[in-house]
Amino acid sequence: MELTTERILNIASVFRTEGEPVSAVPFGGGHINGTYLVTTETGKKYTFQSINANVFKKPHEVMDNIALVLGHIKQKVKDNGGDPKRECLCPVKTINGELLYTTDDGGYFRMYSFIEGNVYDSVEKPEHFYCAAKAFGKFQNYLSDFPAEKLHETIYNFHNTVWRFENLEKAVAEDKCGRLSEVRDHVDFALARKAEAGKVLKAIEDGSVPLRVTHNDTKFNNVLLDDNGEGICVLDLDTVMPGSMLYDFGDSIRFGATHAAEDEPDLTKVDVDLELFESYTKGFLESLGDRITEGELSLLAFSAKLMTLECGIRFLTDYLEGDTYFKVHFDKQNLYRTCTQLKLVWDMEQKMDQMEAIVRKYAK
Ligand code: GN1
Ligand code: MG
Repeated sequence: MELTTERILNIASVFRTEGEPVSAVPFGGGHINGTYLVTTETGKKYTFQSINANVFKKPHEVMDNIALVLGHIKQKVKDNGGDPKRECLCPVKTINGELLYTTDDGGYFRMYSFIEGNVYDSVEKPEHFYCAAKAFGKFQNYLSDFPAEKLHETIYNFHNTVWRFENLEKAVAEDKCGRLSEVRDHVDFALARKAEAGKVLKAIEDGSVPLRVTHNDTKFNNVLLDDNGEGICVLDLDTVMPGSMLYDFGDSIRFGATHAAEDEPDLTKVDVDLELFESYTKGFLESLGDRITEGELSLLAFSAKLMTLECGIRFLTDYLEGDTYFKVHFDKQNLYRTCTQLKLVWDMEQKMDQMEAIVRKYAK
């Protein structure tokens, strides 16, 4: 839903801001929700978001999860002598005391206080990636004693790669938009790797990998860094759910350990930078210490490939279904995204032994 500035300002004024909202500009590069930077007459800034209810079917449950998780993290930050207003997201309530505002036409909106810092869409320096790993590792640590049963499953089967394959096969069988012939090679490439899709799920089932509360969307642009590159705060908590640490590690590598954008058309530019892989692995394992299990360590490098494959087949499925899930800004964007992810999968397969060796180098 495209929103006019006037409409955003009207809805934003329903929240308890310091002063009346006077400006609103699109902000960030998320593929799902709409994000705007709202400024009030007093100069105070807020992050204002419309929640995509096509993706998050129960937005109230998303906000319930976020409130619970933030309450828990806030306490941990305080216990560690930190500043909760800077180190964790701070939701702003509506004048009725709600975390979510619902419009008559089915729109869902929420607001956070704006935290100053930098969000990057790609990793400019390996040290930044190391710091992002530390921040996501710390987030994981803070939630290690959070009672997982309190959380709703906000997106069904979110990181169930086996189910993601089933969806791909359904989209292939239906070929709703007549795009199958164009992507046949990509489908074949993905399906040739279907046997590996259940590896992490199986390890969770047999107990060798513990179920934890995880972020599940650990892209490099979901962490706020200060001017020195140090992590300030983890963003985008919509998918915090019970999951595996492997999902968080793998997704960070998928997005951040390459210099190419997710929709880079020139595939010669798309590969995994092992120096970046090493920076992230070092930061992540340092912050987890001995909390990571042998079962997790043994699948850590593989998880990068699995999460990249999963994301690739999600983009491919969406392309076959007519681009109904991920926002697209131009024709074939989901196809470009598919290609980068599958190229990364291929490159990780070539470099898997080196990735495994890096994991072992930093494992205690
Ligand atoms: C979406 O919302 P955003 O852009 O942070 C998606 C992730 C994908 C990612 C790919 C709720 O994340 O799962 O990995 O795009 N979020 C949801 O860039 O589906
Ligand atoms: Mg995001």
